[in-house]
Amino acid sequence: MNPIEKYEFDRQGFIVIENMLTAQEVASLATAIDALKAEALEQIDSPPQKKALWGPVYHHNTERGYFAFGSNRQGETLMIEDFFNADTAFDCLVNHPRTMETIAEIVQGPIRINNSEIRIRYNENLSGTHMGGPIDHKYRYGFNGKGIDCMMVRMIYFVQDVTNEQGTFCVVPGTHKTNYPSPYQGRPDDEPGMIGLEVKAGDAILFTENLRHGGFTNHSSQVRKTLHVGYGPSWMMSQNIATMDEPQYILPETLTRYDAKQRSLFVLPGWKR
Ligand SMILES: O=C(O)CCC(=O)C(=O)O
Repeated sequence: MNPIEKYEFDRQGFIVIENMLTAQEVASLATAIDALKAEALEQIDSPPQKKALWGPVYHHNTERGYFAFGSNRQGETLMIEDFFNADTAFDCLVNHPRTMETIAEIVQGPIRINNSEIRIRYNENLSGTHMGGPIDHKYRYGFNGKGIDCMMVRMIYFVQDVTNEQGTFCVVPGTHKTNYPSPYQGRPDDEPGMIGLEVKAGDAILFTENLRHGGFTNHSSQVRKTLHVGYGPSWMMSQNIATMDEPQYILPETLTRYDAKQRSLFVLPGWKR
C-alpha cells in the first residue's frame, strides 16, 4: 500500500486497486467461474443440502468441495462458497503477492482467509445494503499505536468491466467510522451517500467489512460475476454463510497442492482434520 492508498483506505473504508490481476489470470478465472456456475446450477437442488445458521439452504458438493445457493432467474444471485476447493485455476488467489502485501498493512498479526465466495448476479438483481456504524467485533474497523487494525476485510476481484448500470459494488464512504446505526433500509439504489465503484476487468476492490456496502441493481443483460475473498486475524473462523463460524472448509486434496504459506492461510497451527 502506498501512502495515498493507506490514507484513502482509512478515510473512506475502501480502495479500488487497478490491474490487480494479469490478463491471463482474468481469462483463466473467468473460464473456471463459468464452468463452476454451470455445474452448480445443475446440482443446486440435489442432496446433500445444508441449512445455514442465517437461514438459506445450500447444496453441498462434497466431491468438489463447494456450497451453492440461489438461482439464475431474473432478480436472483447464485452464490458459490468455498470455491478454492473446486478448481486449481483459483490457486493464484491464495497467497497472491500484491494482495497479501496490502492485507498485511491493515490486519495486525498472523492473517487467515475466512471467506471465499463467487457471486453471480443476474438482470434486476441487487445486493441489499448492510454494515456501517457500530458493529459486531468480527467486522470492526480499528486503529491503534501500530496503525490500522481491521478485523474482517474483503478483496473483490473482477473478471469483467462493471458499470453502475451493470450492478457495481457500492459503498457509503466513511461509514466504517460512524457512531449511529444506519437509519436506512436495505435498497442500495435509494440510499443517500451510496456510490457505485465502476471497475475494469483485472481490478480489485478492498474494503473493511465495517463499511456500509451492497450492490446496485444490475439493469443490464451482462451477468455480473465476482470473486470475493475475506481476510482477518488468525483466530477468525469461516465467515462464509454456509459454514459460518466453523473451521474453514478446505479439503485435504486442496491443502496438498498448496505450499506451506498457502496452507497457513487456512489452517491454524496444530489443527488436524
Ligand atoms: O458485490 C455485491 O453485489 C455485494 C457484495 C457484498 O455485499 C459483500 O461482498 O459483502
